[in-house]
Amino acid sequence: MSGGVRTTCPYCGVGCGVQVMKTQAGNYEISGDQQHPANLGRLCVKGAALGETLGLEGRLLYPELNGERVAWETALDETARRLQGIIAEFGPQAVAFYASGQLLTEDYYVANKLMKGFIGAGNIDTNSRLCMSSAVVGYKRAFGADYVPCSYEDLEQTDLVVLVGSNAAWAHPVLYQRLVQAKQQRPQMKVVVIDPRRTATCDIADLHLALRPGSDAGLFVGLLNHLHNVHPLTGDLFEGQTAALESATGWTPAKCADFCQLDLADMQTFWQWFSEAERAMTLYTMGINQSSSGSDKCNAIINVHLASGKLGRSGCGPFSLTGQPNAMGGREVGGLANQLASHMNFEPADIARLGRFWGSERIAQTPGLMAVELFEAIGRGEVKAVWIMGTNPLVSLPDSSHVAQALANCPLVIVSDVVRETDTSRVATVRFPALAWGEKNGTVTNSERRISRQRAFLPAPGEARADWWIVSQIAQRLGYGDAFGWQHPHEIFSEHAALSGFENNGTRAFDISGLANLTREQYDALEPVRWPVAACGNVAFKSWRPGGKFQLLPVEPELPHAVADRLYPLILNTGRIRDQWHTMTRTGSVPRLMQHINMPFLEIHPHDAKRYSVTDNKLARVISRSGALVARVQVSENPLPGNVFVPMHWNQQFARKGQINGLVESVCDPHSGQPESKQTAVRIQALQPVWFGEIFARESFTFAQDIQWWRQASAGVEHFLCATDSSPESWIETLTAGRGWQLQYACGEKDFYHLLAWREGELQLAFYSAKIWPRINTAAVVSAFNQAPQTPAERHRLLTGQSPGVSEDTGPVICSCFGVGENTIRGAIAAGCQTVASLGERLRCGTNCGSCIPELKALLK
Ligand SMILES: Nc1nc2c(c(=O)[nH]1)N[C@H]1C(S)=C(S)[C@@H](COP(=O)(O)OP(=O)(O)OC[C@H]3O[C@@H](n4cnc5c(=O)[nH]c(N)nc54)[C@H](O)[C@@H]3O)O[C@H]1N2
Ligand SMILES: Nc1nc2c(c(=O)[nH]1)N[C@H]1C(S)=C(S)[C@@H](COP(=O)(O)OP(=O)(O)OC[C@H]3O[C@@H](n4cnc5c(=O)[nH]c(N)nc54)[C@H](O)[C@@H]3O)O[C@H]1N2
Ligand code: SF4
Ligand SMILES: [Mo]
Repeated sequence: MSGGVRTTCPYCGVGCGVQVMKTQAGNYEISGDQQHPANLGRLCVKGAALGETLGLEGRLLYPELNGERVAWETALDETARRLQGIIAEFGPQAVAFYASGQLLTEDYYVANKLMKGFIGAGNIDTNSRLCMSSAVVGYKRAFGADYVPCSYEDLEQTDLVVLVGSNAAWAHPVLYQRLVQAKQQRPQMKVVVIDPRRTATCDIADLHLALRPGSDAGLFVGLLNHLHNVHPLTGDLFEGQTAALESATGWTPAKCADFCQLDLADMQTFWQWFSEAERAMTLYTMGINQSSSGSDKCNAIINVHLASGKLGRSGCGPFSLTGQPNAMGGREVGGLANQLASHMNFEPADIARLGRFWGSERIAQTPGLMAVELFEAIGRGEVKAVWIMGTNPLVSLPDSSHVAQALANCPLVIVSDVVRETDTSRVATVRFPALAWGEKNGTVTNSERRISRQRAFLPAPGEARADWWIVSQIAQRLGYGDAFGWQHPHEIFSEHAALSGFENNGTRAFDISGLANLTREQYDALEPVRWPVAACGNVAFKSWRPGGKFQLLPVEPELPHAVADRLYPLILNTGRIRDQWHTMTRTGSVPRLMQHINMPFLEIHPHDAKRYSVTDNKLARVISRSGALVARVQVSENPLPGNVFVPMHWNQQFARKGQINGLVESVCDPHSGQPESKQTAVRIQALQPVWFGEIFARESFTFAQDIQWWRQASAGVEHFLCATDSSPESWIETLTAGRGWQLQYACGEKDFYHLLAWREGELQLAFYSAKIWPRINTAAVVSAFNQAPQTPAERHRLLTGQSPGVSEDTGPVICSCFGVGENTIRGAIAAGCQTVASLGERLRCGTNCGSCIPELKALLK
């Protein structure tokens, strides 16, 4: 691997190119690929930490049946036999696949082909249902095709960027940095952020509209009306034009300001900027899509671009940013239950066409069940077998306690994952070990329709296999061997590319037939390329709607299903933090990525904190009609009064009670089936645990029932924060009893309790608790497990939670790239640093990926 391997980041939809170099010591050095057009060499902290996720600890390396390791043959034969039995007895509709935007296109293509082409049911859906499905409906209704009409370069050519429901600074960091740079180069370019919460993304905003949660459609329907008033739309340009304009008429500025609870002047400033800008782009993500009327919101956004001609030119367009690395690839292969492969639909001509191409008479005739419906059908016993690939629905689907019940009663749950223990894999009948990033080989498509290669640079560990291989093996055992006989992903890609051009003739937007005849070498060397890449010339961006006209869709703005009332007076908003990825299976064990935020927090406005008697840094219980969680209170003016925010990431592997979707109800958009994950009515309750603690142990152990715990990422030791009402002394004593350990205590007048346990001079356990969060020098304690302190004085320091020779507590890490803590930064500010640049010069913070710059600015203030 001398010159290194160029591959693609497996996290967000920005789709950054990554360069991997093997060092002499045998480690892998990760850097941004300078030649990749998506990132031009930049990486965010998650991408930069990829080298720290390559270890095999926690990996699922062998197939398992009912929790026991079995040979591949056994696992495959038995799974196929059971699937066959269920299909024979109950029909193909009794089985389903639940796939993921984190599969490679080749994996995804094969899974879709097996379900919709050969098993013959529509029942393959994906976690993109929770993510992009409203955006897909929006584009299809407007353009007749799921076509994203923008590229990243447009950001460098536009006059106005509107970010709606997007915290790009944390969720699409490299794209955000590109925007920051574009604004530095052309300060006249304006940025508007529309989000009920103040976020890091607001850092570069010329205007932040903190609108009432869920009211975005009102803002954009009002803007349509405004545009029409300023420059009346004449002529018959669009399908639905009259109806859409008529329905917008009533949305006067006063009505919109009231609906969105916005300052009238601020709102009109935005409208004026939009109507006057020569070029404008609207970037939208989960604050729009994850809504019971998300599809309509997408069309309300597309409408204003159509009506103002800000579309189909550089620097213009409604740009739905994809979340996952291959959300777009999933849309291409037909991973959603209500579409067929290669942008085909459940229409007789498309069904027949697919049948001809695949040589199958069993093509699904009707759409399958969408994610939330699918798990409801499992719960009712109608779907009796589900194969979950590359997603963790027990954490990510709303109403997770019902999802858990459904899976617990499902006769056959197959899970393909890279990690052995996830909330979902715990209930699996069959576990298939999949290849992870660095091992797998294929393609992904990013937000701007750019196809890039993920290349392998590591051997397959244990008996892990590619997802496409596992599905093909089952297909062969179900009797479809001829259609699933590939030996290499290159062959699958070729078939997928050929299908996209099959009887297309410009009728389907997705056409990469120009790549259908790549040789294996050309496929391996494929440079990032945006689709379409048609064999006989690309068709220009046009409407794929019958009649050839784009559609202006009449939108009637609606508010969220959740309403705050006396019992549940607050609205819970959920979303991402900078350094974690979803259910934390890949980022949760990387120390560097846990340093920024190490436990779930409840962001709450000071008025509400006072009103509900919760205190900063203490704990609170958040309760909805469906469930509850415990989080650390973070009082801040970021959320609006009446609203709170909790991150989505924590789950049963990382906390006793931190799972967000235990609280979120399954209310879905009627067109897209996408759940409303952003608004849930809740109440909060202060928790007054008497003891806060931190525990480090050489070996795993179990917590007593009444202790709340949060797993920390520390190399080589089990490390937790914990809190409890009852004294932890008795629990700790049970834990150490009969072990023959040498115990060393320090207790204060009932206000602190520390304990170290030793065996033959080796540290076994370190426990610190106090009436407030103990301030422990974590690095010092962790290193004591490797190298025990020698002198009594050193041991005593360790008992206090500090250690000699290790620098003093630098505070919570703000800059994860260079590990710079808050205390260090405050120190530098006190010593005279007055700008982000001078902090960067002195401490390096903020000089790599730049994601912490908003926080540096906040500290400077
Ligand atoms: N660090 C990190 N990055 C990620 C991911 C990750 O797990 N971690 N996941 C990736 C994936 S799959 C996705 S889908 C993307 C998601 O990317 P984003 O959508 O940017 O992320 P979220 O934090 O889910 O939500 C964005 C914002 O929507 C706001 N919001 C809530 N309700 C409303 C509303 O009614 N109106 C408006 N206008 N805004 C609202 C929230 O306050 C939040 O700031 O991130 C991708 N990138
Ligand atoms: N409340 C709330 N809920 C949400 C959201 C929210 O904002 N709020 N956001 C939603 C959104 S946008 C999304 S995208 C979902 C994400 O939710 P999930 O898809 O459930 O989250 P991940 O943790 O990404 O799950 C991916 C799983 O695949 C495994 N995996 C990784 N690589 C591979 C591979 O190559 N092959 C296989 N077979 N497995 C692999 C990982 O170990 C992990 O278990 O969450 C949704 N849920
Ligand atoms: S911005 Fe997204 S794709 Fe790029 S390095 Fe970060 S997580 Fe990876
Ligand atoms: Mo997503």
